[in-house]
Amino acid sequence: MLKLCGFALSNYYNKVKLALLEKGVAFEEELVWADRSPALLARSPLGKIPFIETEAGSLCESQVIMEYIEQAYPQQPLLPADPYAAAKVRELITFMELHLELVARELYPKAFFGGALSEESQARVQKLLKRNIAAFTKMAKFSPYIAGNEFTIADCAAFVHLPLIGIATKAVFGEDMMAGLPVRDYARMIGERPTAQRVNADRKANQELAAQRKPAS
Ligand SMILES: N[C@@H](CCC(=O)N[C@@H](CS)C(=O)NCC(=O)O)C(=O)O
Repeated sequence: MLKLCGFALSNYYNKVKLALLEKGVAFEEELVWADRSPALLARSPLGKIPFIETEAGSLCESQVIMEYIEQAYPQQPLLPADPYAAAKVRELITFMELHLELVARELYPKAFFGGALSEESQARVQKLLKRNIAAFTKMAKFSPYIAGNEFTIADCAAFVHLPLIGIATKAVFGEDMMAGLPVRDYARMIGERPTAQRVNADRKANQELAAQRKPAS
């Protein structure tokens, strides 16, 4: 059986988990913290989660995993059959992850873990995000799903990334930089799906577990 490895606080882990649940793929989860231990590095080259284990071997990088799942388990497709429509879904995911999430990620230590971030870095991130969010606003549909009228893998990504970017920017800049987009209503709508409810419940439980862990020395 396919095994999803990582921890449920992670947005990338939850993107894959939501897709598995939506597709009705049988899977098990193994709790793996991103502790950069030799044991982890033997399973995931950069020590990043999520990674999966399949009968054929392991895979890292969540979007590669998503594409594998889509191809290996064609039931309940989460990508349109039309090549261009499917490419537009992938375009949204790449855009969200490369130009929004990865940029906002630099804020997380300060936003969520009491870390420091120089004024210079904050200004750089803010400027980049402003430009990238403006571009994303022209691409995202929210009608009602992120790529149009069907739930796709882009929703698995949007549901886990967009609210997080809003919270991080609010925490660091005092302004939710996603506020011009209907992210709250969208997250509420997706959050009504039983699959998303399970993802959120597991994330909260994992947050408590993470809080009990001793900080890495
Ligand atoms: N591009 C990667 C990003 C995954 C990622 O950043 N995972 C974080 C947790 S949300 C992680 O493992 N961080 C630990 C580290 O980088 O050492 C993917 O899509 O899987």
